[in-house]
Amino acid sequence: MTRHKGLLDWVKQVEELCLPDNVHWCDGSQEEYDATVKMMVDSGLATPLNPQKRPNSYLFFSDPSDVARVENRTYIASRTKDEAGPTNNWIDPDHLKKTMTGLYEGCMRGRTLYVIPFSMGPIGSNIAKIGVELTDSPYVVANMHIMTRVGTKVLEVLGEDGEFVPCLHSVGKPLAPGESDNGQWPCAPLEDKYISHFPEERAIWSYGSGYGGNALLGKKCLALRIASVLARDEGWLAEHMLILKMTNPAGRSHYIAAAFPSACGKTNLAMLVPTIPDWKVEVIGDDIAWMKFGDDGRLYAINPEAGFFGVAPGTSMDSNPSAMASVRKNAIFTNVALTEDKDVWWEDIGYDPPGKLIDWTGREWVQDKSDKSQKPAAHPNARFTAPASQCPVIADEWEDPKGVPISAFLFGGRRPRTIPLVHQARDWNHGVFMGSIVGSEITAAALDLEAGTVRRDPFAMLPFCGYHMGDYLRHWIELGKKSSPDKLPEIFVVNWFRKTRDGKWLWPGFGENSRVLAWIFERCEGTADARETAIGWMPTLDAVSRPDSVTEEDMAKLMEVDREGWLAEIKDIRDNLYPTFGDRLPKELEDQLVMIEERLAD
Ligand code: SAT
Ligand code: MN
Repeated sequence: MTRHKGLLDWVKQVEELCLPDNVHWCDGSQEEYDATVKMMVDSGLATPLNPQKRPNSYLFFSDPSDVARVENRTYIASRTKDEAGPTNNWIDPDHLKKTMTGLYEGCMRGRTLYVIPFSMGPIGSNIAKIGVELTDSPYVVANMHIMTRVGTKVLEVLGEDGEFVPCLHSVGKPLAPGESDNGQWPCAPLEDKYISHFPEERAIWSYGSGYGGNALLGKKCLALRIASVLARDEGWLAEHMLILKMTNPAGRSHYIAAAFPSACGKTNLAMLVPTIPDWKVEVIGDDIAWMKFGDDGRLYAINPEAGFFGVAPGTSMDSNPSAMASVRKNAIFTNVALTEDKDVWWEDIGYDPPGKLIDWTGREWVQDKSDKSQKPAAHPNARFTAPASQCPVIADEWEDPKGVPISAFLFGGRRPRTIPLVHQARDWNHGVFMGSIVGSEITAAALDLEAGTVRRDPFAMLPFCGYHMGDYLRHWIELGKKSSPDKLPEIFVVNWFRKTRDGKWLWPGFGENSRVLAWIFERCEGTADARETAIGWMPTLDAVSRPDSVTEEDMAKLMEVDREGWLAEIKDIRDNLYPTFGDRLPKELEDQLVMIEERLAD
């Protein structure tokens, strides 16, 4: 076990508060994984999939009230509301602890308390961090086994007095003597769910949800919300970014980190299959990047995770063959549909459902293409959990403890107009400006807003920054002063989502995005042709190779500077986005607005 007194004391305290029937210290072994899953199969919570089709894989259906992160129940409980900033939910930490302590009292009755020591990042890497999750959910244990590095070797690194982030989790459903879950997903009602972060003491308390980022506390809670605070204080970056490795036909490689708001195909980009001959893309991570400066002044990134927790619907052999290969065995599926021969199916998997299904709510489901109102068989946020090591395009160095040197940052969003296919920042501060205005256009119908409204999500971090977003932007500006411009990553904006007036895609996306990545790669090498424009550097017309499916005219459209659109963009940022950050908005970013405006006027 461990001789770490702080850890032992904390486990004892939680035991006395939550009153579990048993305590189990996780060793991270395959035997432990198998036994945990078997228990859930025996209790009816997990369905084993057909071992011929999907060896060692399991399906779970969650409670219909517990299917995604709950942002309105997610709190940053810093000492003052101002520290959390205008974009986070805040509750006074003492008040919140009192409420939650009340909920935790006796909440693990009838259950086992699992102690999960885990490392975010390769064990022992100087960029990695250790957490310990205490949970009453065996589903969390199994998922943490895949998503993080769990067990005895972590305790060894922790030693007798090492630092760890305490992560307390309960599904919030105590059992009476003799009572069982009867195969039902345990959780608490929405009003009792709390996903709470205490940034000053670097602690996480989660209650009432068993799903995804609410419950697998290493992911968004530790690796982003708490880590962003550590990163601010210690001078590094904890970002909601994928990391990919690109290799050109001559065998030279660059590493690129990229941030997109949700539903922009981040996992697909991380595992992209290039359409341009002899180029190669490999993945280091699909969701989170932690980056520190190396002695050479470059930023080195690790993927703090060990698995993929990806959205299943929409994943197919067309959109992402590498993700499909990653989930062929040893995978956990949550809220996808079950076929008669005990395999999984989801919407847009690339083929029709083979006969009758059991949908994610546990009911029989037969596809009826004539019924436009038919509910999907898989929940739209249904997930797969799969070991990253099973990905056929995982880069050899994905677990290198020193990380990989980042050559470029990419930002993007779903922007049907205004934002060109690709442009490059003039300098670091201009790049930070680009990250600060990231967003996706929302459909008017969905939110009763004017068509064309852009929902901004600076750096795709709005739900994941553990402190004031104005200070976060300041941190990015300051970081740019810590190295020389030639050592810092180049910064780009990409937009795969341009549409014509009548709603047709201008750009095919997916593998064809490699053409844009190739230009970015060559900009990092210093070999690509570029022209200076009012909004930054852009490819000369022939510098990005044109897919057969795109006309010359459309290509020109994709690459033009839409002056009117940009003026409207600047007005929207100035009127609606930047005032959110009040006096914590870095002056450097306001200056960027003025500079772009001036250049557009020339
Ligand atoms: O549920 S997670 O937070 O892990 C994934 C997501 O919602 O972005
Ligand atoms: Mn994410």
